[in-house]
Amino acid sequence: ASQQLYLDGETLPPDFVYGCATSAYQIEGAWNVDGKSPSIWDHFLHNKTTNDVTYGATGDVANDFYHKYPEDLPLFRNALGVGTYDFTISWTRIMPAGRGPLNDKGLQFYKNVIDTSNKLRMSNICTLYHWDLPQSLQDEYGGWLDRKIVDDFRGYARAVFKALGNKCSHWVTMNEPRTFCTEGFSSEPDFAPGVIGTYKERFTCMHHALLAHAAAVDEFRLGGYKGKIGIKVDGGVSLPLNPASAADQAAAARAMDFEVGWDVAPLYTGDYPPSLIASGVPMKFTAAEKQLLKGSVDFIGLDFYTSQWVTASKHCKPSSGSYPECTETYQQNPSTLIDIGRPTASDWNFDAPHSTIYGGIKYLAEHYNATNIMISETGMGVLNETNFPLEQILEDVDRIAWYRGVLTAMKQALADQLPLVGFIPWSCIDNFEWTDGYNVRFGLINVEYDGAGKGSQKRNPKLSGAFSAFLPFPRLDQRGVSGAYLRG
Ligand code: GBH
Repeated sequence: ASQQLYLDGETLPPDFVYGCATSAYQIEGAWNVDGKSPSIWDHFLHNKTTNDVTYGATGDVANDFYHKYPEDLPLFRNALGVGTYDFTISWTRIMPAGRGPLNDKGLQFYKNVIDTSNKLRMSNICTLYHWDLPQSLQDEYGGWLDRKIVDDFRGYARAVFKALGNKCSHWVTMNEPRTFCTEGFSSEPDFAPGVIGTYKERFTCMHHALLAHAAAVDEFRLGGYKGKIGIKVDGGVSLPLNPASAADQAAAARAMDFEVGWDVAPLYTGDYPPSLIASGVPMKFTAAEKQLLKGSVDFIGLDFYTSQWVTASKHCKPSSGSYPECTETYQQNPSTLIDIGRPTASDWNFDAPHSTIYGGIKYLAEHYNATNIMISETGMGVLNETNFPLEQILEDVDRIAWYRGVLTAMKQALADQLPLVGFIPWSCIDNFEWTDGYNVRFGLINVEYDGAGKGSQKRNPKLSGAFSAFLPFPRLDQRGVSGAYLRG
């Protein structure tokens, strides 16, 4: 029975969240409109001279969602059938100097997005930060590498909550700290701010990101706002290649600590996982910081993409990994990690969600006693060359197979009483896919534009969009909860 595709609508928790997600830089465009200042992604892609990973594309125009939201939001509601629209706020649109006064026009845009969503009977999951730090704070003190970011993030969060705090059913402080800290400060960074770093920079960034998260949650709780607050972390599961080998089991457990536990453990225990501490993390939390971190989520979002087999290895590549030493601890050595599943258009994303997503939910629930677990992103990208026929692009059966696997895993998790509270496909609509520019598309709705983000901008729902509309999730109008968090 657990292999059946369809979740039984009647056995789902009544307040189960079904939505779709986007992020500001990836869809809004209007990068310098109405008082918005440049973010590190604007700056990074405008000034990039080498390593042209985005094929010259930027988010300058992207989906022009800044102007097109009045036509896009009804599509999300009516073509995809979602009950929640999950979006992120651009810090530099709402607070152009990084701190200080809010920009009325930027604020008004997000109020319009929320009001339009609510009129369509969609609630909102609102995220403070999806990687687009004000460039001014990067220039002033190096952004995430300086402790000052914690206070600036707190101030930004306080101002946003004051303006919009009761309008969102869920708040997310930040998207995937581990991603922006490891990719932005890697040995060959192709994510903003594009600062070449070692594990020291990556750890420093993570340390400040975690403290900034805790500070924002503190502000939210001090303000007594109505919704729930949490964070989104990226992570699949790491499984021992040879389950009978104690060395592989230990290597897989360390991999879980260094990948998922690095940001998740502090939220539940107040500190890094013991294996990280033993390996010599360069920064430590004070007692007061631990107290602020511990319990700093009402819900946890798992952005689920790829999982790995792990086998113990003595090989070491310290410069490419995030890890302080090689001999005793887990290292991010390619020879020890084997991605599970079929390759997809993204070189890091492998298609096997049904076999591993259940394990991710179970791990959070059992290892950290996590409650209120949300699959806050999952999906697959498909190659979208400009000369591909549209009919072929719209008939995205591989993506439907991916989501079918996710549904099977979720059904099993719910049957086993695991605390799964929501499911958010990534993404509502095609968008700027970071290093892959516009060549790899994750949307349930297609956008006709070329590799530089230009074109007719016509929106066309894909077959996966119709699949989404038929999923048996409770929708906002069926739950009859139009009140509470929607009028603030
Ligand atoms: C999500 O991250 C992001 O939240 C979302 O913005 C994005 O559009 C979506 O994935 C699809 O990519 O460039 O080879 O160095 C998922 C986790 C971690 C996957 C970083 C890509 C970089 C690989 N991501 N990783 S690479």
